Amino acid sequence: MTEPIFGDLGRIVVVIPTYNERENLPLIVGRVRAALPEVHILVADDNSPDGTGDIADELAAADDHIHVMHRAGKQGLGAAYLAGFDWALEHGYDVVVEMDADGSHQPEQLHLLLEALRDADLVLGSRYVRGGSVVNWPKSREVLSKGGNIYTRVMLGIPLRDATGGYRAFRAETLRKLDLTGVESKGYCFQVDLARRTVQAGLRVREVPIEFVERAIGDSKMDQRIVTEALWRVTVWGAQDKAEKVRRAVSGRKAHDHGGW
Ligand SMILES: Nc1nc2c(ncn2[C@@H]2O[C@H](COP(=O)(O)OP(=O)(O)O)[C@@H](O)[C@H]2O)c(=O)[nH]1
Ligand SMILES: [Mg+2]
Repeated sequence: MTEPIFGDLGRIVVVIPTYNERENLPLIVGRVRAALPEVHILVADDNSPDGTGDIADELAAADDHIHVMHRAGKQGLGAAYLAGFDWALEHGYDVVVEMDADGSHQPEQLHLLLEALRDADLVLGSRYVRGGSVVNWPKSREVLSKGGNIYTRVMLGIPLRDATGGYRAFRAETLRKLDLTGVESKGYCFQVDLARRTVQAGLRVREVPIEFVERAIGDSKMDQRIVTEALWRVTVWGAQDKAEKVRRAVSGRKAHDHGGW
């Protein structure tokens, strides 16, 4: 056994949500195992019609670092991650990583996230900080992603360049501190939801540059419903945060008015 590079961080698990990633799964799992042999992998499959779950089982049978969670059906990325986080916490992992199955999040860059986690509670792999990039995206997708991030920053006032990305490393402690039972986000706005909760909890969030490579195999699961949910939720959170600020300012002023007497 080689010495773990990130032994100081404890036990690490990479959660990979899958829906119809039959061809991608063996590739991504192989790349994670080669990049960092010490980390474990949990595949969270939503009963993919293409048989991804069976492939995950085969991989797990051959390697004690690979685990599989079979879910009843397609319930969205957010729901798959919440179930994966619960599993990771129950099984005593200290670090929980989010990674797509399609190769967009390069396992060879995972060490950058883990290094940064040494002085952070959550690390975001970021396409939009200096040094970050996106490879092979159509212009329309880039505009949607960049626009979504600007809207998120303005509405929520959180100082993050890439709050919508899904390559992340959490300390288990961070997940324990957030009230995940209150997370209702089903689709990709799950990422914004968790980033916002972590910032609001006063925890340390760091962004490190990554190169995001669009998938070469299979289809994106992004659809109009996912975009609408994100737009709607970010708008509601923004309004709630502003109302809360006003409420605090008013009660602060009242306290001040009464003060000194
Ligand atoms: N378990 C599960 N995984 C999903 C679901 N939707 C997307 N995924 C996975 O989430 C990751 C990102 O999805 P992808 O379609 O590549 O999104 P894009 O990169 O934004 O176009 C991939 O690993 C998908 O298989 C879902 O409803 N359930
Ligand atoms: Mg993708």
